[in-house]
Formats: sequence, C-alpha cells, structure tokens
Amino acid sequence: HNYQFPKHFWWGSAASGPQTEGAADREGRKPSIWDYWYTIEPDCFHKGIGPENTSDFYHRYKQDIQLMKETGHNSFRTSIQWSRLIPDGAGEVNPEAVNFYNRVINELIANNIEPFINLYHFDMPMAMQEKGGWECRDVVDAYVDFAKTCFQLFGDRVNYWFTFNEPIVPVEAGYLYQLHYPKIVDFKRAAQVAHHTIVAHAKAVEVFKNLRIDGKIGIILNLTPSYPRSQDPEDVQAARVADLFFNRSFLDPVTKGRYPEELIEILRDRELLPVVEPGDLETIRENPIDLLGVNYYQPRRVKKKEEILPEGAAFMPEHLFDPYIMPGRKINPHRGWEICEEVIFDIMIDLRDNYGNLPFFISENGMGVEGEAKFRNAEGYIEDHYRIEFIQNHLKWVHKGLLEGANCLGYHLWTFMDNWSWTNAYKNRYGLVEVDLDNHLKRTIKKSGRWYKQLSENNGF
Ligand code: BGP
Repeated sequence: HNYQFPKHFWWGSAASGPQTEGAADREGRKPSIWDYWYTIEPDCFHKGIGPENTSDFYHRYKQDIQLMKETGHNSFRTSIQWSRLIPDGAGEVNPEAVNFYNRVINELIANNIEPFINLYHFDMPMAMQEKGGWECRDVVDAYVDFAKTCFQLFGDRVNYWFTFNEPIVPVEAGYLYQLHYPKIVDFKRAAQVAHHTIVAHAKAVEVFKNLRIDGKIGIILNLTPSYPRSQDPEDVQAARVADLFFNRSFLDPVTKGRYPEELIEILRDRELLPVVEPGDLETIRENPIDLLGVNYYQPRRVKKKEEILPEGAAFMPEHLFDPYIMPGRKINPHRGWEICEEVIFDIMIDLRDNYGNLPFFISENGMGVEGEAKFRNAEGYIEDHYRIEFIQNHLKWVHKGLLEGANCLGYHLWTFMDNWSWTNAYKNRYGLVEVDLDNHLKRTIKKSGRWYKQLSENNGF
C-alpha cells in the first residue's frame, strides 16, 4: 500500500447523542435547547425530522454497532446527553440513561470498538438554559457535577474522554450569528460564554485527575486555519486576528494554560473582556489536556477590512477582517465549504512546532452531500465514490504529516451513519451508512463504508 499508517492507528467515526439517539422525550429524558429550537424554527428541519426521532440509535444501537464492525471501526465517538443523564441539568440521575449508556459502552467494548466519550455536543439542557446557560456560573458548576457523574459511572471502562465538542460553535452560533438558541447578538456575552466554557472544561479535567481515572482526557476543537489573501501586511494581520478569535482562543488555554496575550489586548481595548472570577486563570493554567481532537472541514480565508462600518455598530470579530473566497478553489456544492486537503497538514505541523507535539487525532472530517439516493446502484447501495476520494485525499496529507513527525493517533470520519444535523436536518448526508427516511430508517452500508473496512484492515490504502 502506498499510504501505510502507524500500528494501532484509530480508524473510526464520530457522532453525537442528540444527533443519533432519538427517543428525546422517552425514559426520563427532558428537553435540551435543540428540542426547543425545533419548536420555534421549524424551517430548519428537513421532512419534519427533528431531534426527537433522528436515527433511533437509542433502540437500534446493537444493530448499529454490528455495522460499525462491518465498516472497520476500531473506535467510535459519541456523546452522553446531559439532558438524558441528569434531565434537569442538576440533581437526580436518570437510571434509564445510566442503563442505556452502560449498554452502549459495553456493546462497543464487546465488539472491540474503543468508546470515545464526549460530554457536551452543543446540547444544553433547557432547564439550565433557563438559568442563563453558559453565562451563568451555577451552570458551570452543574456541568462539572455532570462530568464527575459520568467519570464515576463509566470511568472504569472508558479510556478516552472529551469535555466538549467544538466549544466555539455555541459561542459563535448562539451569541453572534443567530444559528443556535439563544439567538443573541452580543460580543461581550459571547466572550463570557467562551470563558465560562473554558473554566467548565478545566474544572472537569481537574475532577478527572483528582478521581485518578485510568484514561486520557481532552477536548475536541474545530480548527479553521486562517490564510491571508496576499502578503500585504494588513492582510496578514487580518488573518492573524481571525486565527486568534477562532482557533487560539480555545487551543491556547486548553493546551498552554493561558489565553493569547494579543487576543486579551484586542478585547481590553474595546472593553469586551469577560468577568473572570478569582481562581479561574489558575484552574485553566493547572489543567492542560492529555489529548486533542481536531475537527477539520475547511480553512478560513481573509483579507483586511475593506468596507467602512456604520458608527456604533455592535462589535463582531469580523469588524477586524473580511472573509475572502479564493478564486478557483474546490467548494463542496452542497455545504458551500471549501475543500482544501493540505490544510490538515498545516494543522499537524502547527501542533508539532507550536504546541509541544501534543498527541492528537483527526476527530472529524467529512463531506455532506444532498440527494445521495440517486447514486443507488442495482445492488441497492449508494456508490459514493466522491466520499472515498475525499477521505483518501485528506489521508494523504495526514500521512505526510506523520512522516514529518506529527503526533497523530487516528482518523475519525464525520460520521458513521446519516444523522440529524443542527440546521439542515437530514438534507446533507455524511454517513458511511445510509439511513433511509422513507423506509423505516433502514440502514445500508454505502460504498464508502465497504471501502472503509478495507482501509482499516490494511491500515492504509
Ligand atoms: C460539526 C459538528 C457535527 C456535525 C458536522 C457537520 O461542526 O461537530 O455535529 O453536524 O459539523 O456539519 P453540518 O451537520 O452542519 O453539515
């Protein structure tokens, strides 16, 4: 094989509880902000499918774990829904949820699939959002209790833990761009949410260490490296600022234990610094992660700010730069995202050189495609050759990064089976396995899923 990967490389995929489980109001679960969002933003949903049904992993997990085996998984990430385990966010633990997550974890292990467990995938329990969500200190404490409960219940079997998936997304989407509840536009509140999320993360890491759980703990960040339009110093500075806002804001505190000085200065100058309680910065400093998950989909291309802003406009990060679409780039027509495989290599080298070569893995990468059913062949499965190419083209660069000494431990695709997505429901499909919404959610392995098994068995391609 041309591209051989290191021994024990993780091959698998990522998913999340809210996007796959369904059974949203069953067996003690209470609403998260997504169940509520669905009632106020029905246009976001495809064929009326929302978080309450999704792919029904809650009832079909056994069959699905067999499909994971058939698609070569040696590891799989999902998340525990806070609103299932502790339905009110704080207080009583739901025994049905303990039972369910125990069954899932045990079934994965019995099938030689290493469970990777994430604790927060955008899914604030509604009861906690009503208290103020991540703006509220009590919610930070409640999250830490939830994390502790998870470590105590499942820590004897789960070796890889993650505190958050893409923590910047709820900050941006909920407090700047109105794509998630609570749909607010206020940078200062966004900054507060970001700081509280980082404190919650660091406290959870601290609890994990104090409990002496035998395992690794980390966080999953979506890194969007920023590239300037040109070498014009103003473009270069614009790209640097975008990088500070969208990447280093989380990457630095969770790895180096401190916020980037330059970012603090930008916020201080504009009186946008969040409230920091005594002890917060120490907690962040003393609890670096063991392992980083990197979700990579697309780069960010920027240029200096060209348009003059109306006076008094509320501050947004974009007031310091403009987005830029590089002519002639490959774009995924379904999702509108640029496809640029070599950026994955740049991330690997950045982590090698600027972050002490800390261990990481590609925790999400994938291609969302609309209308895949038209690629169904005579044998009844979807021939998604484009997805195989997409994965191969990224893996070539992962392989190159490994040769250059980057500390990459695995590759997880987004995602295992088609699932419900936050703002487009089932429109764009990402799975190795098709879920047929018109035929009782029937699962069928796509061509990419068959290929993925070969990839994993050969440990390369
Ligand atoms: C990531 C999220 C996933 C998933 C994926 C695909 O940001 O961690 O939960 O949704 O993106 O994006 P989308 O579903 O918006 O097309």
